[in-house]
Order: sequence, then C-alpha cells, then structure tokens
Amino acid sequence: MGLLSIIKKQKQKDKEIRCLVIGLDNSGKSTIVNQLLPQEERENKITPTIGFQIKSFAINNTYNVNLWDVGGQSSLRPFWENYFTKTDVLMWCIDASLEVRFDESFQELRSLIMNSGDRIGYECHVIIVLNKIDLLDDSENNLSSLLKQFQTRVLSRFEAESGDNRKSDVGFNPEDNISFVSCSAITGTGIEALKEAITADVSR
Ligand SMILES: Nc1nc2c(ncn2[C@@H]2O[C@H](COP(=O)(O)OP(=O)(O)OP(=O)(O)O)[C@@H](O)[C@H]2O)c(=O)[nH]1
Ligand SMILES: [Mg+2]
Repeated sequence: MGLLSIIKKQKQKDKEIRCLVIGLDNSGKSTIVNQLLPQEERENKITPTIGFQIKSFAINNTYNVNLWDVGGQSSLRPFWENYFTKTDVLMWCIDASLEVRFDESFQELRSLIMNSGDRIGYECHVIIVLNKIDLLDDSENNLSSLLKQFQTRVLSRFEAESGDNRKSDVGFNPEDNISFVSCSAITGTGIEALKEAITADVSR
C-alpha cells in the first residue's frame, strides 16, 4: 500500500467515532439511539435490550458514529466493561423523571469510572444525557436552568465522594471530563445538541 493510501485510510479511520451507550435499564438508551438514526432507519417499536446492538449514523457527512447500545438490566451490567476498549465517547443515560433512581445511576457511573483504569474519563470522554425531559413539568421553558441544576448536583456528588477517588491523584476532573446534555428521545428535543457533544468530544 502506498504512503498516500495509508494516510487516506488513517484519515478515514480518524473520522470513525465509537460511542458506548450505557446507563440503567429503562433510561431510554435504545430510544435515543433510534432517534439519532436517519428517519428511514428508525424502528417503530423499541424493546428492552438483552445483550447489545450496534447502529451507525453519519454527522455532517464527516463523522461516522458507531453506537454500541448495551442493555442496562442489573444482570447485564457486569458485561459493560467488555465494551470499554477503543471507545471514544461514553454516553451515560439517565431518566430525568425518576428521582428515585438517581442514586443508583450515579453510583453505577462513578464505580464504572473509578474501575476503568485510565480509560473512561481520559481518552474516552463522558457525556451524561438527562433523558425524558418531556415528562418534567414546564421542561421546555426551563431547559437550561434544569440542566445547570442537574450538572451542579452531579459534580457536587463527585466532589463529596472524592475522598476515595483514586483518579483524583492522576488528574481525573469531572468538570473537564464530563459534559451534560438534556433531551427527550420521544420528542427529539436536544438530539442535535447531543450530536454536537459527540463530535466535540472527539475533536478535543
Ligand atoms: N416520555 C419519554 N419516554 C421515553 C423517552 N425515552 C425513552 N422512553 C421510554 O422509556 C422506555 C424504555 O426505553 P428504552 O429505550 O428501551 O430504554 P433502555 O435504556 O434502552 O432500556 P434497556 O435496554 O432495558 O437497558 C420505553 O417505553 C420508551 O418509550 C423519553 O425521552 N421520553
Ligand atoms: Mg435498550
């Protein structure tokens, strides 16, 4: 293979983004993935994911995003770490309408980051997606303040629990390594912002 072909191949490869989509069961991961696809490729019915599925879509004819959507039921969570290698972006989905599951979700995310070695939060950026905002009262009017509040809450939780945060020693900083997007996978609100966050993370 000539030098030019190698360079061309490398450039094409650089535009591939591998995005791992995880989070608690029922948080809406597969529905978000479905909403990210072109209209003609969307499924009409989403069922709980047993195992995983891979879907791809293009952003601005520039990036090809491969979404690895893995089931979030507790029996499937031990398998999440099998998908970390080569992941560029981790999308962590949270159901905004279920306050009762916030703690479980936060603890799962935190232990995943802490136990992933230098992978998640370093080479692999984290996007926390606050989904199902259509189920919140007056969400359309208060989207930005809602997201800001949520962000502050998550960052203070990381701060509060940083006593045994071994990553803090080597520079893991949630403020830099995590970004936040709110959306509704049903109405499509926030989906464009989510696409921007996926590519922004790769060009960092
Ligand atoms: N109102 C509302 N419902 C949503 C939204 N996103 C997903 N849902 C619903 O939430 C339920 C679960 O959605 P899924 O996409 O299957 O959730 P999941 O996270 O992939 O679940 P697992 O595959 O079991 O881990 C479905 O009934 C969806 O229709 C949303 O933004 N708003
Ligand atoms: Mg699913």
